[in-house]
Amino acid sequence: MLRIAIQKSGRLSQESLDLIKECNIKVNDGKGKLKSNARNFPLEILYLRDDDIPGYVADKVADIGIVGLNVVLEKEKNLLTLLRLGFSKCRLSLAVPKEIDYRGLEFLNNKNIATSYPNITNRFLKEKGIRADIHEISGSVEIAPGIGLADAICDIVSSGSTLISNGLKEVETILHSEAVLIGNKELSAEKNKTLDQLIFRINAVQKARSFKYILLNAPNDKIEDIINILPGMKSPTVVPLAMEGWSSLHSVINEDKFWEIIDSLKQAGAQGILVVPIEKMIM
Ligand code: PRT
Ligand code: ZN
Repeated sequence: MLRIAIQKSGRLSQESLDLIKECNIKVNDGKGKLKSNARNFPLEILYLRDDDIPGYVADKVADIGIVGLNVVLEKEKNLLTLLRLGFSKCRLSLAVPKEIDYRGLEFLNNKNIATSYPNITNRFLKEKGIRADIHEISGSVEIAPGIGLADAICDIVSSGSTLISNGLKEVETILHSEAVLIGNKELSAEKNKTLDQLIFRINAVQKARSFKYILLNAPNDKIEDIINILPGMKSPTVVPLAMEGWSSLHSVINEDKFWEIIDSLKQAGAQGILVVPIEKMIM
């Protein structure tokens, strides 16, 4: 039985649980629960505060966990980062009052910086040769400059609107973060086997999310051109339509690329274009 720790309630909770469910692992939601067992996979789920997850995985209370990379790096535990999961993307940035004429990191020399991420901030400043005083505060970091507690802050930024509404501007990005799967370094052979199965399924789910199945109709004399426009469409399935001289093309493509080339596809004569989600993709 493999034990995974996920956030009980917060920004990571729903997507962590959704990912497990998309791997066809059947679990009950953790509302009000400390743990639950999957019904069709040897997985036990612990619902915890995100800050506790790296420590619990390092201490083997849980074998693996899903948590923000920012929290993993801040806690400095001896862990494996197994996979980037692509959700809860954000950055850890330095910000100063907007009226400051900020010209570079030297501004921070001998200044006070408020943050909930003292370790990451310290490491960054040390690397850059800056000496500043770090004040650790656990919440509402963005109000620190306004009440005279700090000259700058280092905090998580997503849309940037919290900074703006507090009269601050982002001046340096220290880290690009997202949810990651972490693991203990010394799992038994049996647990590692289950973990490999889980990672295999997560990879299949993640690939399927970024690729789409595409179907389109085209006159036979345009098929060659269309195949040349579609990236990675080396050997699409070409099926004749009931209408004489027309075919249907089927293939799998990266969704991002598809939106770049939609106009040229239409110009080349593609009609009735369907883009369909893929549930799992095994390569
Ligand atoms: O209760 P528990 O300790 O489990 O949760 P928590 O309150 O500590 O964490 P939570 O749920 O707020 O965030 C969990 C993780 O989500 C973080 O560790 C990040 O990896 C990630 N994440 C993604 C964010 C944000 N986006 C985010 N916008 N974490 C925090 N914020 C906050 C930020 O602190 C700031 O106050 O949102 C504000 C900035 O947002 P914008 O959009 O205004 O820039
Ligand atoms: Zn937390």
